[in-house]
Amino acid sequence: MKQDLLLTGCRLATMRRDAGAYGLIDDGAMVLRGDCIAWVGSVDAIPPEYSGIEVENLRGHLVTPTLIDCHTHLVFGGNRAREFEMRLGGASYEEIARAGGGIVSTVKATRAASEDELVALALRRLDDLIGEGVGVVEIKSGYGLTIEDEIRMLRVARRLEAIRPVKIVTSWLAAHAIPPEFKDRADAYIDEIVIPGLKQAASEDLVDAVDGFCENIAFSAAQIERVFVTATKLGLPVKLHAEQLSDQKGALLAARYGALSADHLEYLDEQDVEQFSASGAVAVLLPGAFYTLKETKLPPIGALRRHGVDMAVATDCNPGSSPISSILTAMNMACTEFSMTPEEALQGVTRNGAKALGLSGEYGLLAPGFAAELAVWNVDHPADLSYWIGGSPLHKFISRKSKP
Ligand code: DI6
Ligand code: FE
Repeated sequence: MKQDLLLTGCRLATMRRDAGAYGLIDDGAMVLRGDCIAWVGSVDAIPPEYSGIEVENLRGHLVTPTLIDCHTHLVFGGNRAREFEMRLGGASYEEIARAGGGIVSTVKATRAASEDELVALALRRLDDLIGEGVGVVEIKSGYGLTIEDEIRMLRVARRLEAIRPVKIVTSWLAAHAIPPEFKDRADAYIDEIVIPGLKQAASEDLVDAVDGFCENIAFSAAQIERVFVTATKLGLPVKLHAEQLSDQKGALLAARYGALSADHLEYLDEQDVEQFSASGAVAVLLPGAFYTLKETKLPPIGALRRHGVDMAVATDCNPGSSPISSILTAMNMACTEFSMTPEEALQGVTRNGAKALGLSGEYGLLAPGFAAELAVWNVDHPADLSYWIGGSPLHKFISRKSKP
């Protein structure tokens, strides 16, 4: 058991809802006990019971909860720089996908890579995120598309947690694309690979949630629903890539299954937001994909706000639609492209990112009982984290997890 530690001399962005903008405490102090936060408050209100414990003065630095990237495709082989050139030459993402490029080209490279190679490639991107204060990362399968290759991706994801001081949360995304061997047989792919593979991966404790790509270049709402039925039977939460390129009513399907989140949502109809909001699912916004695909249709941010939907922000780090391994850049884009406020962007990678992963109560706030996983920053104000592009303002992590 670690020694209790009293942090002083810090400005705290607690991200508590009930505590004003960013839940800021200017002359803050915090007590860490074991691997949890025991007390948070102002330096002149430290309870006497904590006198005498070890003190670390943070000399004016800003402290936030460790950041959360709640939607990534971090594990993959190869790269798609050539497709980037094609898109700049006028080809659309859908055209490239239909011509056998896109996700399927990353599938080839991922299948060809060894597990150790996939770990090494993913580590580079993971280290980029860690260098920007990220301590919780969601990682999806979806570039294997056979039972063995999908399981291998999730095994790689779990291995990353053992070699870096981060929490990894996995999602089964076998319903990401139709592999060439199942061309025009999407239903057979769901029956023969997605569903049995999910059962097997779950039995090996490799799956924390179940995802899908509901889109006319991928799977219909009816096909995704069959995967969700299996997920529900297995007691696993669901989430969905919904309304990224067209309105398939995926967000409403996700809502009916009590999803943790629906992600992308550019084509979500404003009329559907009220029904979506009633489910309590998080809207995960992915401005990196919006930017990369030069999308012009904005997610219905105003309606999401009006209906009180919690909005998260994530990188969607992937080789095709969002080649971005920078959570701070995603926050900046959320502000500039989606007109989110810097406070909403920071909520999106703390409190609401945690909710999107089913980790509310553990991560995303500086509050008693939450994980003592902190990012300490070389900035004065939390808005700075969304403002600047390039260079990492991370001063250091304070992590109380046992080191791998
Ligand atoms: N939507 C996306 O933006 C990513 N997956 C998805 O379902 C794209 C993945 C890729 O292009 O490799
Ligand atoms: Fe994605």
